[in-house]
Amino acid sequence: MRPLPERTLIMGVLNVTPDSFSDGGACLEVEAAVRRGRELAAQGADVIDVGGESTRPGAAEVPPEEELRRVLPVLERLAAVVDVPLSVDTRRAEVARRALEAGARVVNDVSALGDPRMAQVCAAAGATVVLMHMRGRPADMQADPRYDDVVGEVAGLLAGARERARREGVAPGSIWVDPGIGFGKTLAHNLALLAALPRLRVETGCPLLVGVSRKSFLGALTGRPVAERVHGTAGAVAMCVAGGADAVRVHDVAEMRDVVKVCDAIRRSANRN
Ligand code: PMM
Repeated sequence: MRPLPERTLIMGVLNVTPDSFSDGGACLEVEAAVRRGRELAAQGADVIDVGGESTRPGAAEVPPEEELRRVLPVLERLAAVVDVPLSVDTRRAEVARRALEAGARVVNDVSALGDPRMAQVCAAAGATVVLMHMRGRPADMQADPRYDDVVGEVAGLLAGARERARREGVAPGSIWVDPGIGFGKTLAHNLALLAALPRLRVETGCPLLVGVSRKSFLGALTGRPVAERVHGTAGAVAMCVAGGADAVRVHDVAEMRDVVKVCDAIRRSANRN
């Protein structure tokens, strides 16, 4: 098994969308988005994930031209002013290709190669790709998700996508996987996956990114609205680090930086003594 990471990386979320579930509308203007990106970098983000299409449950698809109009100027501007690598959160190969030209180095694909050209685009650019598990599409994924063995099925799909990415020429070290918390999963499915991160790491053989930030399963557990889920997020992030996550995707970078620092120190100590 791969050794646990010395340090859990933090992916900061920068949504340039009017309708994302937790921060939609705040960064519509390029200037505001660039300012927020600089702030995330200053707070300690290791990578900044720029997204132009909301994938919240029930969200309608955004036309590709609109997605490009939202993300390209932000990526271009941010690439010039921050040192941390930039990621583009997209399911479309053409958007990924243009984003990589504009300065992104990571493609965060929540459809795990749903676009047949995605792996080729990432391979050609030498980009890192995140393959995230989603059951169904954002428009209908929460309708009635069912699994016989959620952990086994998610691991199996991710391992299959990893193989396709490798076959298309993406370097093995450049493939990350993500169980897709909240994407076509009930509360019980989400909790089962979060409790099984060590198994997901072993069965996929890839570095693991996990996104729990402010998500609705935290609302279901605490009864709190999106704006009050930072403590719930901290609890879930701590469990992700304990479970061997290689990276966590979060909105509240400054707060989660501290959580991750503390958890990493404890984890390292367990490895050494
Ligand atoms: N969650 C959202 C969007 N993109 N990408 C990855 N890899 N993992 C996630 O859990 C994930 C994602 C949910 O929407 P948000 O951007 O508003 O948090």
